[in-house]
Amino acid sequence: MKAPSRPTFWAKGKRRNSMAKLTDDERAEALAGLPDWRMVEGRDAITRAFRFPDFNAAFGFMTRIALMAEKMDHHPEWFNVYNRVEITLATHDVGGLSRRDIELARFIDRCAPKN
Ligand code: HBI
Repeated sequence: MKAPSRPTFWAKGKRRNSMAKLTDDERAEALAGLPDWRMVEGRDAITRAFRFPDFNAAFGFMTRIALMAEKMDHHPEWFNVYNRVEITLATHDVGGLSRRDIELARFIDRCAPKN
């Protein structure tokens, strides 16, 4: 049985493959809208670090992201110690950045504390 096609989170009216690796132009355009993120040295991946008042706030942030990651079927690589969270995004299935990473990064930015 053919798997249901995945929802696209950004392409209004057009069906675009959310798992396709970004082209150089798409990557540049996407990163221009994610100024708090940076490329990981030696990887086609993006990363951002966060600091919270305490562990409770940090883990609450991680919980929101975990629920969205499950909904999107797209999961972060992350590290947490006490009030610090470091998140790296890449699409393992294509070995680099896809539109899913950009969509999840935008969601994470919306959940992040406004310093
Ligand atoms: N998360 N970051 C990331 N990259 C993937 O390729 C990926 C995922 N979560 C689930 C997922 N792929 C599934 O579609 C299976 O391919 C594991």
